[in-house]
Amino acid sequence: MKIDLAGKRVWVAGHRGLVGSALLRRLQGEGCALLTASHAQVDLTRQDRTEEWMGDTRPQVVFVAAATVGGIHANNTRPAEFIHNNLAIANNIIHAAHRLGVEKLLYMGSSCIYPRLAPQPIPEDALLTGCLEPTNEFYAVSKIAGIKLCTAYRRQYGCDFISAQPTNLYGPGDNFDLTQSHVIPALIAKFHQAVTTGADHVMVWGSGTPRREFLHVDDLADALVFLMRHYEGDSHINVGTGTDVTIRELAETVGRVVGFQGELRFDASKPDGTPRKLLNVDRLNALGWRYRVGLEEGLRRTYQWFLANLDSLRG
Ligand code: GFB
Repeated sequence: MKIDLAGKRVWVAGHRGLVGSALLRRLQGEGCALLTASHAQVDLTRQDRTEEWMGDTRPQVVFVAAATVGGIHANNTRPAEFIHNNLAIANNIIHAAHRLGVEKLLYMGSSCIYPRLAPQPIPEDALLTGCLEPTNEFYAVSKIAGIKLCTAYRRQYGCDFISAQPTNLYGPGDNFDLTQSHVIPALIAKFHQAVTTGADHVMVWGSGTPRREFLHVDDLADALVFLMRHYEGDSHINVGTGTDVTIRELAETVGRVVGFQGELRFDASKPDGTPRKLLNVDRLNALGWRYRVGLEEGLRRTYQWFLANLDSLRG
């Protein structure tokens, strides 16, 4: 069943985040009535507040991009917040969506849901076939629960709820705070600082050998809208590019983009995390979607956004 977004009340839950803000950009011009709720309006970790707000606004289509997120350090040091907030958000929104008869809902997981040593590239059916990566297992458990909620509500109640598993994301609107961020915004901020101060080296966490796949968030938003329109099914769908790089290669590319000519030093006291997590995107490609923004081009755009927003990022 193909869903038409035009004329629909479409709620982007988490519209201020990296993914939510990209979804808002992507959905402009689709002819839908966009609904958003700030944290001050509704705390999505509260079932009563979530049901009340959704009951008042009656979304017909929901993108669940609201989540407590962060990089390897934030995941490793705030496990209770990651598991509690994300379980509550998924449970509250998905249950209320069923009760209120939402026509279609898309839930976003994360590539860390897969076993630490999953076969590469990772197919969708690798889910729950092995142990999780310890640095993000609490986040992963909450995201697995969100996916399973969609499947369960589809099976028992016939709800058209689907889920997508994006690979590591980056782009405008990212979090550049070094204690919370993922690797790309962290490296952009560090290299920029080094160029500005004339430092001769930049510290990169871990060994530089882990491999990661990176998707520009505007590509992700496009894929999510595509899946919302064209996909219905029990299984989650991987969203990525199908190619990866080592953290060292990534650091060299970010250095080139930012114009840093000094030395890279690797801080072995920081965790590497999963050795590799490259998604198998055959199913998404077969449905008819492919990414557009290459890594270096995406990094350039993200660095331009960072420079244009330096004042607000400092504030
Ligand atoms: O992006 P990142 O924090 O998350 O780290 P994960 C990726 C790799 O980059 C790790 C290395 O091997 C880091 O050690 N790295 C190098 C750095 N320098 C830095 C730096 O300055 N900052 C950061 N943050 N990393 C996350 C999960 O795992 O992936 C989340 O923790 C989520 O749950 C997300 O799933 C997509 O890729 O390791």
